[in-house]
Amino acid sequence: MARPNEEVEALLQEYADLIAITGGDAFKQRAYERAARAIGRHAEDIATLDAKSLRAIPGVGRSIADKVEEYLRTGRVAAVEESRTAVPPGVRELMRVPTLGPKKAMTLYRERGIASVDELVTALRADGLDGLKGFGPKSRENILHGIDVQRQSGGRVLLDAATRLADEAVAGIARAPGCERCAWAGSLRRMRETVGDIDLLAAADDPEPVMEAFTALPLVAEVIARGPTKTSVRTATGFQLDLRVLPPDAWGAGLQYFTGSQAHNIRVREIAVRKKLKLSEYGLFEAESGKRIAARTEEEVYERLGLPWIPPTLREDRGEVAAALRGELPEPVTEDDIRGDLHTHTDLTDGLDTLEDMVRAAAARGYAYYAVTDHAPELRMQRMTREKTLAQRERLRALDGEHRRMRLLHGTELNIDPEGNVDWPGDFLAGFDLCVASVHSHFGLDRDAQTRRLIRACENPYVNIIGHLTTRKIGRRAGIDVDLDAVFAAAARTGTAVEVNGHPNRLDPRDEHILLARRHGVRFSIDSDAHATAELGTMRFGVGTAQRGWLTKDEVINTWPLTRLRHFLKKGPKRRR
Ligand code: DGT
Ligand code: CA
Ligand code: CA
Ligand code: ZN
Repeated sequence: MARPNEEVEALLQEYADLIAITGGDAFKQRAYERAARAIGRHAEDIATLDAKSLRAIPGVGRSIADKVEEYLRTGRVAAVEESRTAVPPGVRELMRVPTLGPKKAMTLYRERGIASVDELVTALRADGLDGLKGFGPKSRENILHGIDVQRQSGGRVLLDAATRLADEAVAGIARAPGCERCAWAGSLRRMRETVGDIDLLAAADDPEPVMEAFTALPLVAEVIARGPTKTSVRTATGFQLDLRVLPPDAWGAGLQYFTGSQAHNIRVREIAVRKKLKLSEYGLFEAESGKRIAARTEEEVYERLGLPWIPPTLREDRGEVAAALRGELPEPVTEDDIRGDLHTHTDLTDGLDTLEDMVRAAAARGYAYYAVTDHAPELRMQRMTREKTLAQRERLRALDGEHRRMRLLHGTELNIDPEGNVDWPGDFLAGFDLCVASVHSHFGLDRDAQTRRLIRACENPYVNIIGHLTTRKIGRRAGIDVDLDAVFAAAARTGTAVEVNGHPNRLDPRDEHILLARRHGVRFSIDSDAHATAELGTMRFGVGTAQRGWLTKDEVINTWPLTRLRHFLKKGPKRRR
């Protein structure tokens, strides 16, 4: 069952799409998008808010608040239904294909009658777009590639959405009578970037009340299969959750088995076989006598196999079992190690919350330092100026140390242009405590050009961190084509950190890329890239991704004390202070 906030978010986003497709006011479109995001992220259930509290949500003015109230009262919004009649649903689906936008989607519909992604693929394969303006060979190739990217994530859910669902399910199941433990396993526990289904485990002597609590959860739309110890359900959007109830004395073995990955489990079972043991979800047994020798905890299962406990984020059969046997398993960085966030936004650009609110929320997380890095002028939509950023700096300096003695850093997120240059000249950049630099455009340049531009950005004496390196958006946009080895070498050589962006739709660079970067001695920062107070918590997904890339604390600059971090931010002798 979707929450009202999510329903309204989807509706307002749809309205924004419709405005874009029909060539409406771009400002109005962005206003609806902004309000949609703000409502989706709002902590309180909007169905419980009065008109005044509704309008207190950032970006929600009178006209949007009226539409929200109309929806909550009647289940529909007349204005949205009216614009729906002008655009078939398939065209909205087309618009979401990476590299197609509202204009091109509408052209395909008007000129060729294409009203779904399937029809588009058929047309592309049959040369059906020949002669259509704006759809040359390169563009057609990009569209096909975009559809592939979208389909690869088919049915899988991003980490934040999966975590929210799993949290809700675990809280509900744990309240069942006789439930001794409840937790999630599977790919979500390993923090894979997308999750196919959620695997829940509970420990109880009597499974019946636990199953009962599970199927009664508000998120359950349909019970697919119900057995004595295993039940599967689906949510309203078709996402599956499995629950297995284990006897309490087999908790550790079950958790180990159902956490996977399957490839990791195969490696572990090989060790068991060599030791004349048998490993299953019920425990570790002596092969001959059948005597159970470990099952209660994961630690005990690994220990009896001669292994240290292996963190779930490492269980992907990427050499972790061999490393553990050699005693060389890295100790991955944890969320507790993080002392601050180095990439965040406020409502001065495209964030939703004020500087004051962001700082207060960051301090509540216990950070020792915190950087504000709003966008720079070349991202034109944000209308940033020198005056605005300097005024922000003054406000920030006044807040410095005011909350739990947290220190504030004034930064900016620069745009790396096609040649590798950034927004402001060096004398102005020198005034910032740190600069993040990211690619926000020209995703289609060839490999050499992308590589050159990123190396040049690393060589800039004022660029401290490369933000979301490949610019991919999971399921929406493939990353740029770039020689990562060359860029990582340049980052290591110039003292430029590579960010692990924790935003659940980015997680960029991905785990395999981080493994590659480590070989070059690259330093990393793990950041939330938060655009709202509620997003500061996406740090956990950044940390999960970093762990999957085997990163240790010392490689991550925002685990360091502030003095060491400040030294790193000077980038050696080149930077005058
Ligand atoms: P997902 O759901 O596609 O994101 O990925 P997982 O890893 O959560 O896979 P899932 O849900 O099919 O199974 C959860 C875990 O249970 C999996 O990581 C390992 C274990 N498992 C499930 N089926 C088998 C199996 O047939 N053999 C072995 N060895 N392990 C299995
Ligand atoms: Ca799963
Ligand atoms: Ca499963
Ligand atoms: Zn950013």
